[in-house]
Amino acid sequence: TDTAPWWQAATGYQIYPRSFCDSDGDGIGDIPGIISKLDHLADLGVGFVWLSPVYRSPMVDNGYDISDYRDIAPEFGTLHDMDRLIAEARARGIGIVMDLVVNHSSDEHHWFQSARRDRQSPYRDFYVWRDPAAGGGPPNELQSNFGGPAWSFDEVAGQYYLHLFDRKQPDLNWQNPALRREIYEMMNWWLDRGVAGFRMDVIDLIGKQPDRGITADGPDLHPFLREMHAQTLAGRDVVTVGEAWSATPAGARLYSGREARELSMVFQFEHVTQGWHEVHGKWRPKPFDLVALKAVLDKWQIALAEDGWNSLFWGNHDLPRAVSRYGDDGRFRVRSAKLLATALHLMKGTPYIYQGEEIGMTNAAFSDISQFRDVETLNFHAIQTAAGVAAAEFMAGANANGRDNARTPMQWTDGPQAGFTDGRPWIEVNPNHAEINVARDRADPDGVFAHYRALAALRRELAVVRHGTYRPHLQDHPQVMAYERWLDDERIVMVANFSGRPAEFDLPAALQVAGRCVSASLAPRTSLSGRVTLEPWEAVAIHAT
Ligand code: TEU
Repeated sequence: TDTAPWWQAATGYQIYPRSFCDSDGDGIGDIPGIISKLDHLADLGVGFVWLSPVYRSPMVDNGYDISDYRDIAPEFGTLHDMDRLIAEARARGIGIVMDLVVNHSSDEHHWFQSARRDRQSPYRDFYVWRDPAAGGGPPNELQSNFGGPAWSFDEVAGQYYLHLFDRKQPDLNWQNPALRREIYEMMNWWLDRGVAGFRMDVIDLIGKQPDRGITADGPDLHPFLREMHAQTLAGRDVVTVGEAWSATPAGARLYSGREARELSMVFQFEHVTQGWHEVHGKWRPKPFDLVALKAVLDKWQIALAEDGWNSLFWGNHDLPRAVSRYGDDGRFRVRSAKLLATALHLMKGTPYIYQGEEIGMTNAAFSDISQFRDVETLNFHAIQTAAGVAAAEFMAGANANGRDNARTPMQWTDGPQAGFTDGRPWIEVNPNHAEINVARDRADPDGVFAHYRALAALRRELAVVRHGTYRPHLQDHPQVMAYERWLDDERIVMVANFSGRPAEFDLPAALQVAGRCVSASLAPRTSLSGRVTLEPWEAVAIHAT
């Protein structure tokens, strides 16, 4: 385990730059703002930052629509600011991981502009063009992830083009070797600037074969990733994480297995989608079901125990706030936020903290559609209300699961606009910043921040956290999550009550333990045995040697 890669000992932190910290009062977070907060991240103990896109972009999807891969959006800063961020982070032992969005570009990228104007352009084949179907209309029935057809007719081009997301996000054609070469050169350009790796947006889609209706997991996906690795990542000590909504445990080993030579790890989403309605999806979340959630997490822990590597996360910029989705964002907010941290960060894998999670930030509570900014939410609002869904019903779904929940500004202080900006923020600040903010939480030795900091330190300190074998217990218990980790003579036992009621149960003999309390959402305990009663939202982890 001494030779294990650095990112297996690191805790990651995701920054959504638009909402993190605004240095110049235009209401939009920026890179100088991030630099001004690096000490917050260094104190937290994170090893790397996954930075959501900061490239030049018309911002239809807040930067996931890139018009120049080698420049920075003016609202975020300059290339010089980016170099400074990389250096200042590095000086604090923090790597900057760029978001690599190469399944699609912006339609305002010069490649697309040239491609649409000229069939002979060398860039025409960088995108996916098709003639209308025989009777007119789109070439087939493929649907966009943001609703509506995945094909739009371009008047200038005289053909349909593919977009698996918004119509302003045309899909790149990975079948074209010249496109792939451009991407690899661009990746090397960033790696040479000192970035610590990449988070790869919807990477499971690049092997698409749209004429066969294949989007995720196309036959060329893994060959492309192996080629990318050989051309860019090989021989560099970087971390890579692929976003893969389609990933199964067996599939994850293809990406991140010992012999794979593709990625360090993937983000899988089975623990997220198990809570979505079978037909209506994220817009109608199912009630929280701990047994189902544990089944997914346990499956992934066990499947990647010997080969491959897990990423561990509750939330990101596309998902609701962890404490609102899985905890209690009212009476037991602090306690349940700590419980979620303990339960996740003592599993095997690389944990990711989404900005604001380290102080227990909650979902937004918007009452009117005009408060929303997210392209996905606005598109589906139009589609679903036109289809007869009541406005109130859609709003309930968006408030529970919409992407803007995670995108309200970072709450630094109890002052105006939560200390995020001196201007007018691009999206409303959550009014609960009077209560929930970094200054207040950090001043509390029993705050959420201190709890996360201790967990990040524990991961660096204890090999059993990084590499110990995982075994789940009480899998059918509707309130309690329980597992043990062990490595040689060391053990960690973790038990957590995911409910607002006391949980009383007989501790399985295998979980009897006495030792040092390494994490607790309430008063520490140094032993567990016999009949145990956990307080509401109590989590405790004990380390024995
Ligand atoms: O997300 C991929 C993605 O599929 C999500 O948009 C997802 O479909 C949706 O939230 C579930 O309803 C990535 C980025 O994380 C996201 O922010 C981008 O909008 C998307 O890709 C397109 O680049």
